[in-house]
Amino acid sequence: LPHGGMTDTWVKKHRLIYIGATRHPFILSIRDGTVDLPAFKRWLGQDYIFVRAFVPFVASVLIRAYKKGDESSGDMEVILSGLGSLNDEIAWFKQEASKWGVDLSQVAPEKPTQHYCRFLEELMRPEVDYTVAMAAFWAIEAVYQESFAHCLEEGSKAPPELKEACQRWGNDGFGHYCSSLRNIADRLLEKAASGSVPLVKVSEDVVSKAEVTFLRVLEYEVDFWNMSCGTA
Ligand code: HMH
Repeated sequence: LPHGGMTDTWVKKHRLIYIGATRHPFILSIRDGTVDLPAFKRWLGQDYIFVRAFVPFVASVLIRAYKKGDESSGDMEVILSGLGSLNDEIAWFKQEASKWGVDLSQVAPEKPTQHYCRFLEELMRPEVDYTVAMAAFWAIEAVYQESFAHCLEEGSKAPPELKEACQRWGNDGFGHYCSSLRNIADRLLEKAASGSVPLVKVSEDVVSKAEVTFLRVLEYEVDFWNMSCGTA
């Protein structure tokens, strides 16, 4: 939902790549019911690996929020709720995998998964700014929210056995959570851009680093979908 923040500017400026990540052929195939089941199973196994790596990343964002010491911002509560949903997500992946006969202990990470997980590790380094990490966190969640919400919109022919997956990220509660992440990212970006920090160059650097990070997230997401389709 556009609301005039920095993230909104980025989405408009990089519209084509944003659409590439949120309206990928894999997602469109779920929506129109033509999805190839081996592709869905591949996505399931790889995303389980990704989500396990995403937990420590989100935990690192939580630590940054805590260290900022800005208790009244409410950032910690939002991030903590995200860790709570990841807990449910991991349980869901295990249940879903057994439903589809996927043995998660036998799934090896493919190249796009390895690269995406390595990127998350880079974002956990202490020199990475809270603003940059938060922008990445928002973008990672927003791509899934927008993609799976599209599979639930009017006219969807998504197979009933995949509806639960679509609900997981496409439901209104998850949408609200993504808006909260977006508000935090926009607030931090605005603060960095406003030059409230004496070293203006440094804070401009944070904003441009955050934008580059946003674009990298979109690229990793497209690679991840391509891998799931088997077109990587
Ligand atoms: C690849 N991106 C990928 N997997 C996810 N589960 C999310 C984003 C959102 O949690």
